[in-house]
Amino acid sequence: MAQFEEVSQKSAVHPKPVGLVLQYGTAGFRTNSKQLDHVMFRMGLLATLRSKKTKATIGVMVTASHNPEEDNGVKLVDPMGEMVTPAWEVYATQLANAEQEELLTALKDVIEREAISMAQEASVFVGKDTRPSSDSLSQAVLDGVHALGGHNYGLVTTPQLHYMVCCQNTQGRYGEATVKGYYRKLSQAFIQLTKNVPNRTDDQKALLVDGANGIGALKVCEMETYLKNELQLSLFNDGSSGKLNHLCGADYVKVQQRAPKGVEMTAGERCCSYDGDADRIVYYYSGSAGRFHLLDGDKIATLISTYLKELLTQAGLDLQIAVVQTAYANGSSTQYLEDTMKVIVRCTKTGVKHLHHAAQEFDIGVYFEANGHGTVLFSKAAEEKIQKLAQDSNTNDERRRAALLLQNTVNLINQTVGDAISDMLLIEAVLAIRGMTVQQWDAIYTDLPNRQLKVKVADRRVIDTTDAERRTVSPAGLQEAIDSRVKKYRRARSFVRPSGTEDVVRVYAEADTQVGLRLREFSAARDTQ
Ligand code: NG1
Ligand code: ZN
Repeated sequence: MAQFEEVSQKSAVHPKPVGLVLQYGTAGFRTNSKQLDHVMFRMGLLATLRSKKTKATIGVMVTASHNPEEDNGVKLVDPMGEMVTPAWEVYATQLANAEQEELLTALKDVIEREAISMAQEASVFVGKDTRPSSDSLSQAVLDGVHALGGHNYGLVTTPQLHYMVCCQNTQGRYGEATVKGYYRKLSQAFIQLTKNVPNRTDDQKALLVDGANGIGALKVCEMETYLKNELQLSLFNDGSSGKLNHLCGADYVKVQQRAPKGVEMTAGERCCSYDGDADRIVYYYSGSAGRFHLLDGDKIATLISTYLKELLTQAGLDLQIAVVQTAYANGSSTQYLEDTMKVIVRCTKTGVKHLHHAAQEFDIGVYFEANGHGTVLFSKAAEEKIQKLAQDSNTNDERRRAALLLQNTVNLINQTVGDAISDMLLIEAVLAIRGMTVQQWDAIYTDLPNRQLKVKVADRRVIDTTDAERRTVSPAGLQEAIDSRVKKYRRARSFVRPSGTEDVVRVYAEADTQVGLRLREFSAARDTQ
């Protein structure tokens, strides 16, 4: 068949280094960009097959998110803007690792197993971040997609690509499948939410943004005019000189618990950092004594769920709200959500697809990883109830007002995946509506001191975990050793797990005091980072 001949010819231009083995991990393939050309080409092929199979548009995003500029990666996006289904992750790994002469057989195997009709049309959206390698790597994806209906969006944030895939496959019901459509939808919702807030001062509208020298910086600039001065952004690390994610960005700020390089903040000013592909965000400010205060994904989830719960009460809507976290959630946040807020809290394995999946089980599922990756999901029934009430002219003013706020909140949220720009607008709107300062938000609960480190070991796969990665089952004795340390301290918790995106083991610990964390012991491990 001519199609397969073309695959053969083109794959020779994107040869696989013999013996190289890579795994489709938590966020797709991720490694040094020099090793990825053949993977990109093959993911172009696979995305085309996935599109034929689902008869829908599929997304391919070229990014390595918060990882160093030298790295790159690729992941597939399914029709509703969600991560590709697990069975296809297995195909992705098989295709990527097939030696040159085995590629066609591996490809035909997928076609046969999935009973794909090759006559079916295909449509693939490709997006990339600002890494120097992203240009040629996304070109390799397009070579794989070939002329089967691929659409190249060029530079977009990861969540913008997810959003546009979803819009395309819902015939515009979720919005227009363009970057401008995305700006219009979000900015309109933001303006609607904030327009009736009395006396918003310029200080309240001001926000410092660290763009991590990445794509988020470019895109938030493009969006600014749509916001009509309702938000005044001062942008740092905009990519004009610094290196991507280097000493800046959400991951640096969260893990190092310090301000990024280049951000000039004065006491009490609200600041936020995106990561390299703008699907994560964390907030922070400098306290009166110059102390650094971090507001991470847990604080964001708490702020948003408190706001939503209050609106549901005001609207008199009986909808179940839950917060989904991972083992990295600060113990104080879990306690506050369960004991004070009385919302359901679920813990899942690390990785957004697990949180997303769990959040789908509720009317309203708020999910955030502590690192700032998250969003809110509304069930179809919940959205319909909110809409009905917002349009009901017989209901009283308070209920209607709450329903309208909820409706605009739904429109502001990118429900396909965590989105730094959408989350930022939501947080800004919530703070404005509730008349809260960043300090008041921070004071909702106090984080337990915590540390997160990574340690290189010979083979991280020897560590096997259970209970949403909070306990190890192998190697023997490891969990007992952790338990015996942890029980010496109050409110202490610690766990280790192999990373799904890097060749390291991550170590997390929290306790009621810094001393309880035995920092010296941890510094020894940190030296190996
Ligand atoms: P790994 O490398 O499996 O810990 C990291 C993050 C995840 C998630 C993925 C995907 C931490 C502790 N882990 O996963 O939360 O964001 O990357 O980017 O932050
Ligand atoms: Zn990211």
